[in-house]
Amino acid sequence: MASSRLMSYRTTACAAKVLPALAVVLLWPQTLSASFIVNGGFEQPAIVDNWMNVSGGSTFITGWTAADGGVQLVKQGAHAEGNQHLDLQIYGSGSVYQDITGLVPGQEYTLSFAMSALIYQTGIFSMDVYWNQPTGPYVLAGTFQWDPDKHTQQAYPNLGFQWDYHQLTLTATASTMRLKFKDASNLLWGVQLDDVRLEPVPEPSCAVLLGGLCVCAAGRNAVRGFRRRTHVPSRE
Ligand SMILES: [Ca+2]
Repeated sequence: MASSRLMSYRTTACAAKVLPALAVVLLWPQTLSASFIVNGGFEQPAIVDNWMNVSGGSTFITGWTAADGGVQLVKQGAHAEGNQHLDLQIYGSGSVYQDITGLVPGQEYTLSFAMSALIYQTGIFSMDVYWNQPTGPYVLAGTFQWDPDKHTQQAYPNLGFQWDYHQLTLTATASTMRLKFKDASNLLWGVQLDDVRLEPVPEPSCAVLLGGLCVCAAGRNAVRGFRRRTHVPSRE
């Protein structure tokens, strides 16, 4: 009977120590899956017309600030996500940026986005991605291209945009970082952007951490058992 009660006590004590940590591990993936980008699909505000010009300096697009030559919200055509996307140009190369809060300095994040263009345009479409602290200076993190010759479907005039997804690993150097997309093509038509996401790189993996918790719990119980069997005085 005493042995049974002792076993029950050990099990309860072990669970009390391991379960809170296990709960953190199980909840962690949900936290990791949340994107830090506000309105990454450019769905807000919903526009009435097929497109809407947004001048440089405007904060009309929820979460974003238009810059340089301005941008255009586009409802017409095929989108990578939702019912709207962004054209990074009006009558000249434009850009858009967002100051992202709640980041952990030193943490790596995976940026993903969809990029397209008008296929009938001669020349290779190009877009620069900047990642730096809001006070600047701007730091170029990557340049991405969309080549019409590598896409077969005619996008214009039906606006059947063909979307390519890209990824980029970024490291936060402050809790708030500025993410900027800029049309670098200098072509007649602009780069199209949609479905922007930023998520933490899961390191260490939940599986490794969970395994580590189990190993730690088992090792602790083994040491206690060895002490009792060999009558080694415990310091606890
Ligand atoms: Ca969208």
